Amino acid sequence: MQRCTARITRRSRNAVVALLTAAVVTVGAACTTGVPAPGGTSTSPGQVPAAAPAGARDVGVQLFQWTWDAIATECTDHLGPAGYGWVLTSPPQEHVLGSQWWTAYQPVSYRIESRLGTRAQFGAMIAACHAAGVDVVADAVINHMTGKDAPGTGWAGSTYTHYDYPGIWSDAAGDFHHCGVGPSDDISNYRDAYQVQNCELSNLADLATGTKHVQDGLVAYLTDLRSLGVDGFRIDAAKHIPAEDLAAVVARLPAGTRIVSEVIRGSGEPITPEQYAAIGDVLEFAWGKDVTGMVRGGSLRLAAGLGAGSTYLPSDKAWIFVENHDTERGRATLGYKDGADYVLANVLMLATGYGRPIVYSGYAFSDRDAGPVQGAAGKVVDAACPAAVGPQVAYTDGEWVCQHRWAAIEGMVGWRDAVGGDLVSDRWQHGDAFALSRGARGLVVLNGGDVEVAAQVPTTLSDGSYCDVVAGPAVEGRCTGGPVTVRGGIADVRVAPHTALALHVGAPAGV
Ligand code: LM2
Ligand code: CA
Repeated sequence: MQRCTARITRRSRNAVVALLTAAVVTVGAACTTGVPAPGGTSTSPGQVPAAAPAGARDVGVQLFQWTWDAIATECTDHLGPAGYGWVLTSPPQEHVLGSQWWTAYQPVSYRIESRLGTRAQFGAMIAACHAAGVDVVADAVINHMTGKDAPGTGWAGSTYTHYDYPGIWSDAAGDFHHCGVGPSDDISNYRDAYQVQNCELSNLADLATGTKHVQDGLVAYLTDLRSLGVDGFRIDAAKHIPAEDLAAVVARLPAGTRIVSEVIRGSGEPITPEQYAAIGDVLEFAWGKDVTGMVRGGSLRLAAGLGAGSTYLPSDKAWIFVENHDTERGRATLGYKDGADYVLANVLMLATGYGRPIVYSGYAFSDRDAGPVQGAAGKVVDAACPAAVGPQVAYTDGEWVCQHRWAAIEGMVGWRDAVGGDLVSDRWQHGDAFALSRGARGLVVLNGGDVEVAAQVPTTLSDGSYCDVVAGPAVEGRCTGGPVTVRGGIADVRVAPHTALALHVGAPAGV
């Protein structure tokens, strides 16, 4: 395969940008190329694994801190129609009191009563989502209980002390780890596997997950959620639960329970995501982190082959995301505050054949601890998306950002559902612009560069006129973005700096 552009260094890229300021780069179709993978080797099309087949609806969305009532409405009105396959909820169990978002990560009991809603509301949400074709995955906090040194009362009225949860867990029954490291029993060294799994994460009382009593209780909690219709679980802090303990719990859950373990990949750490792959799927944190580095480093095109290398989880085990509620607060990954570049990363995530994507949707904040807007009694106010959403909107603190409804992101969910499992069949690149083309069903062109690209991009899409679903939805054959013409295997495109364009067979322009 011919390569038309040498690997561009930061300096030469800037020189090109300077030369072409305000100019339009025009590139011919001869530029078909294998895009270098992160390691620098060329990736041949066959190396990128297939995504789910067309119509499989494999895109998830994390509706962070959305109430059960609001999720129910969203499933019916938007998630189902847009083609989302599943929604990840915040933890549903009773939690400590406080206005911060992270109270949800300090369980007091396993009653399904929280400031996000009641057990009845939770069940009604699942029914509404299922009716809309959307599965429900709940965040399961099962590594620990509270991090409170003082006794307290939880959201639903259950009393507790740090190591005593009446009727559930107690020190007397041997339900907690006390690792004996340092004065506080806190994890201090992530290179020590024993500490990571037996000491406390931020003072959070660490469950002795190897005991039969604790496993029985956790199985009962998760089975109860399954009985309400939940389809699967994100296992919070899975890295801190020995893989064999988690495997023992999961083995006792009803058949078909979907599991995705949260195991943050850390360099030099002995506990790895791969150790949890036999239990179910695993969140691949490296994907979003690497994309972020490439975008911030001005080399988006290097991200085209992400996942094809051997340093990530196998594609069929990996769930990928640009950001989640933790990384957006640490600014470790791109987030809504990054505007156009954040959209580009999401477009790439939804186009790639590696793993299964999770779109993130939260609320605006400047204080990392700030919880969602709450009513007088502390109940979270139902989310409502602003009339206009998107990267250009200046969100005020507390306002729902509704990334999952941004035109480009929602358009790409539809693109993925239409294109499905077709292998990436040919690729094109120029400078920091590149294409991912999937068989005869869809084409995406991303321009990470600072100049507009006008180009003839090879594609196996049939001749015709297509809507650009990144720019806006196609409404009954009428484009709000585009149209873009394909003739004789060539798509004639113009892509502004830091934007993308996507065409697919399901969104033809009207005749
Ligand atoms: C996770 N995954 O492994 C969650 O994704 C992450 O959001 C959780 O941390 C963490 N693990 C525990 O479930 C969050 C938040 C922390 C917060 C904890 C517990 O990022 O800041 O810790 O939840 O609510 C807070 C305080 C911390 C304090 C701790 C215990 O920030 O200073 O530690 O509570 O009181 C003394
Ligand atoms: Ca633990």
